[in-house]
Amino acid sequence: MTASLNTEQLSAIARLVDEAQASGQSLPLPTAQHKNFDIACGYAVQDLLRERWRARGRRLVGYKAGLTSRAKMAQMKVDVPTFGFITADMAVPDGGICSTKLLSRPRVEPEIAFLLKPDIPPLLQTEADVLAATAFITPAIEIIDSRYSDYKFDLPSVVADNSSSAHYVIGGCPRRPDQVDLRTIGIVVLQNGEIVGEAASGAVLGNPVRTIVMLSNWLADRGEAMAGGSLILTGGACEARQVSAGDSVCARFQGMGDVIVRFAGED
Ligand code: OOG
Ligand code: MG
Repeated sequence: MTASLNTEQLSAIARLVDEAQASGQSLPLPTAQHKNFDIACGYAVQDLLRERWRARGRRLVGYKAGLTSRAKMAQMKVDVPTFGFITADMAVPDGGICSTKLLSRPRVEPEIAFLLKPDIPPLLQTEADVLAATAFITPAIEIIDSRYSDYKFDLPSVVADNSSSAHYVIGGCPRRPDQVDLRTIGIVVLQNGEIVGEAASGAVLGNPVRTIVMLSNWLADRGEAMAGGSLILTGGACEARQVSAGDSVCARFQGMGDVIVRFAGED
């Protein structure tokens, strides 16, 4: 698929997204600015964004999938999964503090994450291929943030914003793939001690492993191979929750421990 805007227009949008992500400023939707801004344009902007990050020394460590559960699709009114990239400096340690200073409208969502082995085949075509290529499955919280006002967007615009990436926390007790039933892990989210979200891991495409098959095929279609050793966030299992400075969030994964993050207004 080729993008319908020219390279100059796409680069200008990538610069604006990059600046908004770094400063916590809001952006108009690219689809409101350019009537031809389609999904191919969204991914073209994402690629240019990735190049800008790389040029600044940000290290890519994996991928994120978004809108892979019905709850998330219904919440965001977008019914197609999206992909994006994650970097080492987006990580917040388990039990650590996430600064809200440069975030516009942060939300949290519980996710099952996969850590792949260093040497993997170029294409993971089946669920069995993915499981054989997986070193660990680990509980995670993704902290997402939209650069668009009122957290409202359409598919091409959220893709251009790298699927609302901001931070992630990996924690709890990682397991080998043969130690868990990936369809039935119970997940409870607590915000300041109150239950605010519940899901089973199967809420993500019936089994979050399917996210990785989809991602691998998507990469192959664009002539890229999934990088060995990647960390992959498979998508929020329930509705994302808005958070603000002072909040404490715990995502409890059945048999896999807790992931905890606190939010503060300062670094
Ligand atoms: C889009 C990003 C979605 C997920 O896990 O569904 C995402 C959004 O909701 O802002 O990361
Ligand atoms: Mg997510």
